[in-house]
Amino acid sequence: MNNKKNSTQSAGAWTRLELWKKILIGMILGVIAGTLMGPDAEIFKPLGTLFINAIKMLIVPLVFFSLIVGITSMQDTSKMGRIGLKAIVLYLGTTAVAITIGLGLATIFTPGAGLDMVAMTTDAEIPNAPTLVQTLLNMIPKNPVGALAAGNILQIIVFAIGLGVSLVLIGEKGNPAIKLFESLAEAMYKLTELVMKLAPYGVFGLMAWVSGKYGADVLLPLVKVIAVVYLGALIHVVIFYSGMISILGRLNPVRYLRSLTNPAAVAFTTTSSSGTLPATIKASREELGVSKGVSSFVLPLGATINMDGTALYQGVCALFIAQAFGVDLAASDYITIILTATLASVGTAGVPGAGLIMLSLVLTTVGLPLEGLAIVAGIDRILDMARTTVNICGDMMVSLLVAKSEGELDKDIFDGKKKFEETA
Ligand code: DAS
Repeated sequence: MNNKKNSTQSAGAWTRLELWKKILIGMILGVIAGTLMGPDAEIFKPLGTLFINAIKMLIVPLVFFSLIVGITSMQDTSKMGRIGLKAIVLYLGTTAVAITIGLGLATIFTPGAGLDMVAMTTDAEIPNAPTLVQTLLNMIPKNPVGALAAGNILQIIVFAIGLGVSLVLIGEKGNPAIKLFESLAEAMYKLTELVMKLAPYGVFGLMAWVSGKYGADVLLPLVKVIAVVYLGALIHVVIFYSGMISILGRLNPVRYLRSLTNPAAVAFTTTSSSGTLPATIKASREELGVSKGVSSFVLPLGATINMDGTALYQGVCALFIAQAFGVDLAASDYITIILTATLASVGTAGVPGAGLIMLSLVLTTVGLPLEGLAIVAGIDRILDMARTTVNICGDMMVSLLVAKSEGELDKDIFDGKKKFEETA
């Protein structure tokens, strides 16, 4: 009786464990199994294939529905007019810079160099790289249904944005469809959650196969990936955001950096932009002097569509995987990655682990093997801490610039000359 009780207790402990801890355990056990069994660990490979195929199953519907919901959720942007437009332009612009920084750093530090891994699925053919003009022209789907069926991500993104904007423009008549897409997106988030329950086993299978084939030192480059992502996060916040505040806002960036302490601590520990919103709004209003009107609109919008940290992480990991699998990316591939990550960030949810799923999107657009996804999945929580922190720092930076440009910034609060008081 006792053993039965113990086994249910241990099963209970395992089920209660947070997913990222299970994935980390799966990764460590996989490396141990691979190191002990060597090439024989290949028997675990099907677990990895199962997980990767399940992720592939999610990408098209998840991106399509979440993007449409992301666009239609900005309905009140049209009402907010100028403020909404300024916020969206700044959000997308800073995201493009973030992914460029990620790609640049990964090019300099080459975290995946020398791994020369082989993709286990053969469908990772790299399409011959189109030119820049072709890449931009290819973004428009001649046949949206064909794009969905073929999983042409950039074309799906363009069609989803077009459909989302059109649903907003037709007003009331669009509402039934918007409601439908909202419930379909909700269903896809739930399905993603269910698929991610396979992650610990998929990561175990893949890491057992990979470390059996390449040895445990396959983990070393992951340390480099973490270092490059954290370096990029620091550069993006301390240099790029401070520069934006000094040059565009003509404000003292030190005041901004100081105001990040609490929201950054919450974001770093919770890895959820949405969960950090109360702390972000509080810091924006009470320490930066951003008005209630701007903070209560720009920050929730940012938590939904602004993912600079996630984009930077996608740039680093896409290049890490390309280097690890010996894939040479052409200039147009870099453009495709920047476009995909920037546009897809609109559809990435501000919840733990969302960026990992969206990374599969970026990898698919440039034909990189999804096996790389399961390799970085093991360290996803550590990377998510950094990327979520950058995400909310970007939200606060934009709210500050928009408030300043709209005359909705209490300069005395910003300069620390006056304490914040809640007005009615
Ligand atoms: N954790 C997500 C967020 O809350 C970011 C990510 O997963 O990339 O912003």
